[in-house]
Amino acid sequence: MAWRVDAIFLALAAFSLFFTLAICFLVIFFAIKYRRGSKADRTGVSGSSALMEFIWIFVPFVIVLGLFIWAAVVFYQQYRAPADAFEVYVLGRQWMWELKHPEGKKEINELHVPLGQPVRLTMTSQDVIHSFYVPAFRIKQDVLPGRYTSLWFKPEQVGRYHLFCAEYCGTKHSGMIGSVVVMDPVDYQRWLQEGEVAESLAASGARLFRQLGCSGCHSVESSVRAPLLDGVFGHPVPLETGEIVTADERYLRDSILLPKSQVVAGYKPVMPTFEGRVGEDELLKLIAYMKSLARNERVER
Ligand code: HEC
Ligand SMILES: [Cu+2]
Repeated sequence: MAWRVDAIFLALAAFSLFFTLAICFLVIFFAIKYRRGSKADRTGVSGSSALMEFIWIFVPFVIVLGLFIWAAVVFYQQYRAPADAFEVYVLGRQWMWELKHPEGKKEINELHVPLGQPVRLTMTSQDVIHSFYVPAFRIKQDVLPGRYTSLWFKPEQVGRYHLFCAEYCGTKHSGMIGSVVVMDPVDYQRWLQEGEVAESLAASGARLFRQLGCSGCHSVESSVRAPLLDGVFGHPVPLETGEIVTADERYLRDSILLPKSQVVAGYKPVMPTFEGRVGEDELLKLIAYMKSLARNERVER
């Protein structure tokens, strides 16, 4: 993506430079030509020309619309992760970045990724607004409390790149820095195996799902009638209001914290809120678990 962002930046800079120089030149040229006492012709143009007007409306229109379309296409690419991207969860907090790999490995202020593999970041904050910024990749996105935002990138060169928080977030904001380390896939696999073997996020989530009593309602054996969560993520869900929404991370999050806000069609709003009982960390695990169920067939209950 980097060169595409650069190309737009340079094109805009070139346009600005061209018009700045052209206008400067004309200001100076006319100031000299029409200086007091010069013999320049001062009669002026009479009447108007439809052709002239058409040109000065149409040409800038095409230029500006062209710039808009160009930038919109790049913007679209930058915010649509490819389907095969692997997912890393990012939790921002005063004043550090906590990054979690799907395999369960957790990092602070460092993100190790394999070369050539698209990475999608699902990000949230535990306290105030932060901003995830990797200048070398030309990516930056606010990280908000109570919301998920995402970013993606595809590392194309091995190396270590700066990671900044780009939103003033308190006293030690300037210390909220780290790096993204792009590794050869073989080295990455070795790195993943280093240290204690962690439980995968989805497996931690499955454990929480039982501990918090979710499975008491959301399982085939339960006496409460609640939807089974197989095949829910990424699919449309009909709501009691007649609306149909897509079950994304945000939907799952709201289902847990604000269950009354979006009630699934055909079910009673009996799910209790888990607001205050589960932290961001646990939410990410539960969501990773529910996402892992997305591969299963949807079962009606
Ligand atoms: C008292 C029973 C009960 C418990 C406990 C419970 N739920 Fe629910 N849940 C329901 C019911 C009933 C619905 C459907 C009505 C609604 O949307 O509120 C539901 C809906 C959902 C949905 C939306 C499902 C869909 O098909 O779109 C998700 C996701 C969900 N619950 C997750 C959880 C998680 C995670 C937990 C544990 C932290 C949990 N639930 C605990 C009863 C329960
Ligand atoms: Cu910050």
